Amino acid sequence: MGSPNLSRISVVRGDITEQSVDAIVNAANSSLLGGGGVDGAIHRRGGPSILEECKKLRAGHYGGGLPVGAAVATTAGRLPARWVIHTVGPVYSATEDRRSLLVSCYGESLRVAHELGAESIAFPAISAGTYRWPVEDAARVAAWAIRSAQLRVPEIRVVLYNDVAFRAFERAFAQP
Ligand code: AR6
Repeated sequence: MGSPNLSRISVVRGDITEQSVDAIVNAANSSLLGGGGVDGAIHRRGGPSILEECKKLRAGHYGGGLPVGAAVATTAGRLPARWVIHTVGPVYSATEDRRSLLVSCYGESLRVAHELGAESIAFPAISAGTYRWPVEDAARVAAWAIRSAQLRVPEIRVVLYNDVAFRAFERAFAQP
């Protein structure tokens, strides 16, 4: 565990809230108090215990919100997972290179999952929705970030919601 060469990485089309894995990654925002897209789906399907734990985080260590590029775990409530790992992607900017923050989302989520002892993790296309990151580039960054992460877990699944994103991620992860 933890060795980059021992992870099995797969790219699938589907709904991240239906993945049976130890950890589901949420494309959250700094407030940790919910939103649309993946975030909305996770809170809706996982139930109120996730928000309760997020509020406790905000009342404690993350009083100022979860920084962009950071990750933190809560219960997964009623989701078929043990943990939700919340991470905050950068909003895409055409004038500022924010790739390192997006790389950090994947790396920090994997670090948190590794520390929890997770054996499997599911990622969405972080920042590629509301935060407007062009999907081809989001896919390239995700592939690079996951492959170069220092700490990993044995099974890594990237879950794409629509065909365009699925094809972009398939292409990016097929590159050697
Ligand atoms: N399963 C898998 N992928 C999904 C699902 C789902 N159920 N629903 C949407 N996607 P987004 P962001 C895809 O907007 O860009 C929220 O309001 C979607 O098609 O969820 O990081 C937060 O609270 C897209 O490809 O995340 C933040 O404010 C990808 O997931 C903000 O949006 C990411 O889209 C975060 O924006």
